Amino acid sequence: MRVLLIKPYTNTPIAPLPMGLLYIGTVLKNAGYSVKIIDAHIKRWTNKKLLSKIHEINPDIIGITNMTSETLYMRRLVKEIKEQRPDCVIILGGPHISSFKRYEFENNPFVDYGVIGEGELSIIQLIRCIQEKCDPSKIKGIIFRKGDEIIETGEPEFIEDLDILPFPDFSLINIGDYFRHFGTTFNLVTATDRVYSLMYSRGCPFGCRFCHNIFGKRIRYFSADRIIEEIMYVKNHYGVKEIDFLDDTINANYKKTMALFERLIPLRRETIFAIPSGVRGDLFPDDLLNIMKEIGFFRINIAFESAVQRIINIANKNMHIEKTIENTYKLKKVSKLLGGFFMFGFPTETKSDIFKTMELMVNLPLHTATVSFVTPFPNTEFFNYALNLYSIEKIFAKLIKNDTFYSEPISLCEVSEKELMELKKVAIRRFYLQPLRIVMNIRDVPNYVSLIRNAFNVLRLSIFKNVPY
Ligand code: B12
Ligand code: SF4
Repeated sequence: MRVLLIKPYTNTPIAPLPMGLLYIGTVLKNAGYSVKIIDAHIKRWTNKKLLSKIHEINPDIIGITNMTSETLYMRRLVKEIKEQRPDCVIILGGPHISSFKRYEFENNPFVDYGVIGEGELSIIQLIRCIQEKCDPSKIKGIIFRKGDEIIETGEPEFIEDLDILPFPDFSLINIGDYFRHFGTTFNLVTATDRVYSLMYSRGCPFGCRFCHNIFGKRIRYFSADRIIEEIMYVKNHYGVKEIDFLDDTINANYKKTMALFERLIPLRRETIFAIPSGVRGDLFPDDLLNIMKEIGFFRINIAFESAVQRIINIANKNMHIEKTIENTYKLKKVSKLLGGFFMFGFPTETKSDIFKTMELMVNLPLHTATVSFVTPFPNTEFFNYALNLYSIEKIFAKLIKNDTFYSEPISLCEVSEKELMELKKVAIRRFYLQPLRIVMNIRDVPNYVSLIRNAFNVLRLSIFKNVPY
């Protein structure tokens, strides 16, 4: 069986390592399948070029990954593939199908199977089942069609001990392509062009009402040994200099975080560490901060979301904002650059609440601030809330619009969509145009070219212009 895994071309400046496809490709390759990965996004391949490659490779199965904001690209691609190769089985995996599930199947007749959430265990069983033409309804974590029916088999089987996963097989991609795409990892600003992203854990124990559930609500870990081994491997084989941790909440479990961070101290001289995916600001006991100070991080992003405790509670984030603010000043001594994540548009949030968040944002000693609108993805509690306010068609039309950073909100709050967009612009302007902030960034950012290029791209996409489709 020939399996081709694809990340479709999208018109966004961000091109991170396709970690999901790498894990899926590696387990399939290790199980004896012939596997290829094409990242049409990093290669800037149009569908025409991609289709001619597909013709050459002649796969039996094509697996595709996409985020919801990239759905229009994915849908156009699967339609074109099916028109040319009706016998080719198409499997969708990744964040979009994991949140949309049957909604995607109802709107996309060209997809045969979906793999929900963590995919390594389900994909092996699914491909074996396709090969042996058996009934897939016993495989957990998939969705498929049986005649006119759409069958969902529930949650996937989560991998308890992540160490059973093999190292990603980098021979499936050209890792150099990603290094050349300098600075466009998760991290807006990187210190070098040799950045590798990894996750120490999968899943998050917290229950924020706006958040996905890709890796489940029980947090599972790789061992610290395995993470160190992976870091050494990419350093020795690919000259990686910088590690971005992409965990949902790397500091969710004090003991586990300490166990890893203690092991990072000996590597600190020749490796740069960053946590761009966001930490919980209220979970930093002093001994953890002391170890982090010894490591000396390059960049840490703190997830504040809102300055108003009532709003944080409505989001069920269960975070203490005062403690988070207090720790921000302590984290200043731990990380060269600090960033903050903020969200506008929570249910019941008023203009005055948003101004309080804005006030906090501009007064914190942060280098960067990211403002996102609360977005009601299916299978989150806020999606059910949104259904009380809007038709499902309106919600979906906005969610799948090809708009990288959701620059047009779906308002769930007391402020109109237009006003939310205005408030975001005001916040970003007030934050970035502060003379002190400019001085701080000029002083601390080691790489202006990457900062200016990426900041421009992200601001353009998040505020000023939607990406044309
Ligand atoms: C890194 C990251 C980013 C990076 C890179 C994104 C990118 N384009 O790749 C940046 C910072 C750019 C980013 C931006 C955004 N992100 Co983001 N991001 C993440 C994060 C933290 C980690 C992703 C990752 O690398 N995972 C590691 C790999 C191993 O996991 P994986 O890709 O999910 O793959 C596994 C499974 O999904 C599955 N799988 C994946 N692909 C396939 C394919 C096949 C065939 C199969 C069988 C299985 C399969 O198997 C894999 C192994 O188990 C996730 C949160 C999370 N925990 O997943 C959010 C997440 C993916 N992001 C999300 C969102 C909403 C965004 C933004 C829209 C935020 C915003 N409002 O601006 C933007 C969109 C930008 C864009 N269009 O690229 C949502 C996606 C929801 C959705 N339904 O699409 C997530 C889930 C977080 C959330 N809170 O909801 N993000
Ligand atoms: S803490 Fe972060 S990852 Fe965890 S549920 Fe909340 S938003 Fe999601």
